[in-house]
Amino acid sequence: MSNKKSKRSLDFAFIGLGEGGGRIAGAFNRLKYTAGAINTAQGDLAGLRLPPSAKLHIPIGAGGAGQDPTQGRRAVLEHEDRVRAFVQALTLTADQVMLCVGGGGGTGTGAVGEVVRICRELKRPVGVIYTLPRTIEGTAVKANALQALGSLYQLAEMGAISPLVVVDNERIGALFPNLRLGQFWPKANLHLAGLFDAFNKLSTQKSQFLSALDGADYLRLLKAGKCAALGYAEITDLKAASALARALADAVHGGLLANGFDLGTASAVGIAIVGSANTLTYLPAGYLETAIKLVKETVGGGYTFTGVYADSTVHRKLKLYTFFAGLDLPMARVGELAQETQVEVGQLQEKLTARTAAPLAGLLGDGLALPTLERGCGAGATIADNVFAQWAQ
Ligand SMILES: Nc1nc2c(ncn2[C@@H]2O[C@H](COP(=O)(O)OP(=O)(O)OP(=O)(O)O)[C@@H](O)[C@H]2O)c(=O)[nH]1
Ligand SMILES: [Mg+2]
Repeated sequence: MSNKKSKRSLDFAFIGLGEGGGRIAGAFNRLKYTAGAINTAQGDLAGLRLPPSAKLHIPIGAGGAGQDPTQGRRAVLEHEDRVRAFVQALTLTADQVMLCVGGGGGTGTGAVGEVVRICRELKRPVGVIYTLPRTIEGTAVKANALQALGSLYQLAEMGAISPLVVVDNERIGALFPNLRLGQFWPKANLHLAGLFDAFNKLSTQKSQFLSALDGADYLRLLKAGKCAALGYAEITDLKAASALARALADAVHGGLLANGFDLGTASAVGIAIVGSANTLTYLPAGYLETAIKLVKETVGGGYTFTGVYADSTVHRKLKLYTFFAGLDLPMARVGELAQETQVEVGQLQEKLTARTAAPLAGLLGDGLALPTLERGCGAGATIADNVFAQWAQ
């Protein structure tokens, strides 16, 4: 289980499904994790910096799933033997598989349920990193993403996947407002990979300060089920007791990579605080206690794992990492997205009824046609429909 070479608690294999998922898996590969990508579109795979043996093309139709999850799912079913062999080979030595999916497209969103099933048949523990779309994205993307989130949450509640790490691209957009377009996804994906990696690395380290979050604690966070959310903040004002607490509050609320969670539903939370040995030596113990108390109050009952670690590369600041686990769905954000989707569906419907359908259908093409919104993602669509229906009236 221990990965001595890279000093990490667990040996993960990341498998990206679809374009965004492939890029996220690619970011983990840059951190020296085993990673691979599966896609219906050859062009997306070609753009990834992964060895050819870590890419699997599952062609369907005219060269992609065209934002239709039923196509993504079909592609896996049609190439199931190749997908199984690919996943098996890539995950031979892994303690845990993480599937990475940009939610809302056709390939990743449609494929994920079937690839989870294949991982489980291969007896691989499996979790999912799943992104929610931005407000500016299309109606079909949002509706697909919500439906698939509902299905994944159902799997997470049953304990079939853990963790289900939810990442909100709207929040990521707010974290990197000034990046040039070409830099946006690479930076965002590396940031996400770095936060996920932090707990895996830190949990192998001893702490001479206060306490350490160890490998067993880390495993408990990963196995807590339901949803997980990662957060990060830095504190540069080390003089005031309240500054650390405030920075932690930042990591808890503003610094989370996801939005709309009720953090009171978390069943476990990990907090890792990293600074130079010098900074930590002179930090009054009361500062830390105030900060940790704040997180405990936010979470209410549940496991709290705290680790304080010295790192000689961190100067004149503290880095704060949080990992909330066992969370309910981020209903506030789900509600927002569902509402936006409903308004847009209404507008589209008006357009469709205001004009004669025939020329319009030609203009829209299959991929954007309204029925796409009603297509589920295969197994588990009931809960998905419920989640969606709850907000969609
Ligand atoms: N965090 C993150 N999100 C991404 C990235 N690329 C795309 N996304 C998100 O993922 C969603 C789905 O897009 P894709 O990943 O291209 O979809 P796909 O699975 O390839 O599906 P099709 O293109 O329809 O076959 C987008 O709407 C974005 O919100 C990325 O590099 N990082
Ligand atoms: Mg794509």
